[in-house]
Amino acid sequence: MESLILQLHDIAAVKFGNFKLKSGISSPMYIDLRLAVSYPSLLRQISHAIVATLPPSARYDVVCGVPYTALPIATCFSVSSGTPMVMRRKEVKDYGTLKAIEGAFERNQICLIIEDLVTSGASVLETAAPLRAAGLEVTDAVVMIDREQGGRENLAENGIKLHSMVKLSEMVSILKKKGKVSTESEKMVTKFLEENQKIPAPVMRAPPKKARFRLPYEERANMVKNPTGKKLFEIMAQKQTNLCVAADVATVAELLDIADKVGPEICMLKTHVDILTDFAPDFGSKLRSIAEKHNFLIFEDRKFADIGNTVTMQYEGGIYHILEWADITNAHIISGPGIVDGLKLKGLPQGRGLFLLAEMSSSGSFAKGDYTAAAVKIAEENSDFVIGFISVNPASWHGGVNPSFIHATPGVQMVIGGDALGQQYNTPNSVISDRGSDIIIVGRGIIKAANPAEAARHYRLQGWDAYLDSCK
Ligand code: S5P
Repeated sequence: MESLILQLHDIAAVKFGNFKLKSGISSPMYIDLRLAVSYPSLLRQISHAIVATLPPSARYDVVCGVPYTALPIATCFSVSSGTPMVMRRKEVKDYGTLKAIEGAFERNQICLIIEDLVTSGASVLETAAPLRAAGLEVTDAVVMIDREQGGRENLAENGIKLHSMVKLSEMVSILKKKGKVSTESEKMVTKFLEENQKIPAPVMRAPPKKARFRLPYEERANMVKNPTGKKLFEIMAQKQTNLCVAADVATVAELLDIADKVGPEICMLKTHVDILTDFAPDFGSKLRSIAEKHNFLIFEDRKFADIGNTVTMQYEGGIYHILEWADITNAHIISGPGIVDGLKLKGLPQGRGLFLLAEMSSSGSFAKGDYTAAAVKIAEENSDFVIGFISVNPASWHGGVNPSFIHATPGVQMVIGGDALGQQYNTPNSVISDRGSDIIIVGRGIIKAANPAEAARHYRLQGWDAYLDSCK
């Protein structure tokens, strides 16, 4: 132990002076164990010392290092002890596999957390939360240095027993004994420890709400105030489909043709009326008769974004008369809640519904965090008209999701990927099961297929299976 501490001091991983810690407080001592990666023999000694720190009674199946400093330490521990390792992603990617924990493990296995240094225990708790959410049990954490500032107590309150190789005070006295620290520095550290005995631990974040155990669509139909929202849920349940086709084609004939072909498979057809080169005033009535024939709703993806007064005119007037034929349209909230007031003024008397864009599927989208939360607030305040959201990962939303709102997610294909212009794709199963959405919006995956009706059927079955699975 002494030799290890002296080596850490020699490589300047332990310093004395005046330092600001992650928690915001000033400390007379700073420990930076990241440097250890450059000293393989030291790293090996650390991992051996960690094994020796654990009591023989400690049980664990896998090991996880707190990113990033403890990752190489955990790797070294894993290799030398033969314990499989898992890794926690610090930032869960918006797209792709969406795994917070990488590696092979089974539910209810016990995961030992390895950390370099514990102050309040916050970092260990940040790692314990996703491990537990992934089904692993976390009962013990082993740490090289315990700064004795409440970490042990905070972790115990969260069901984690802390094992430390050395306490900060012990470390300082060893360094003092070996003539590496002045009496003055030692006194400052002692005073600091006395004055900062307990740093409150952050409240542990609840594990993300699981998209599973969702209420069936037919039950949710009864929770919706808006008649179009209610009808959408009813159609989904009746036709056993949560598929919306994005009919992004250039002519009216192509659009009507697609609508008729995929009609039996869908709950909703999404249009971009302004990309039609030959729009004519009878477009709406023609499309509505196909919608009635196959029992689906029409969603004009207009993405209104202006002030309330302007959108009333855009919704009702111009050449498209969207209000006349589209059951549902959507809006950005960039201009504030007035946009919903404006659209509601025209739409609500006709029983129309509105989706708010709370998130977007395109890479680098700014619709996240507070913006998404603001969309939810506006929707809650206008639940007579707003039927739900265009969203990408509602399962990750803080505060969970309100089952009376419908989530529709674009960026869906049979394989994960993207296009050359920033679109990002997830599979029907990941959108419905993992991300907690209700409706998959599929464009090119269906309309560019050799047989769109058959492709629509495949998407419908996948989306529906994922839904059934998430109701279990
Ligand atoms: O964030 C969004 C919101 C929407 S409505 N990302 C999207 O891709 N959309 C729309 O979904 C987009 O305008 C297009 O009509 C459809 C996706 O088409 P695909 O061909 O990429 O499946």
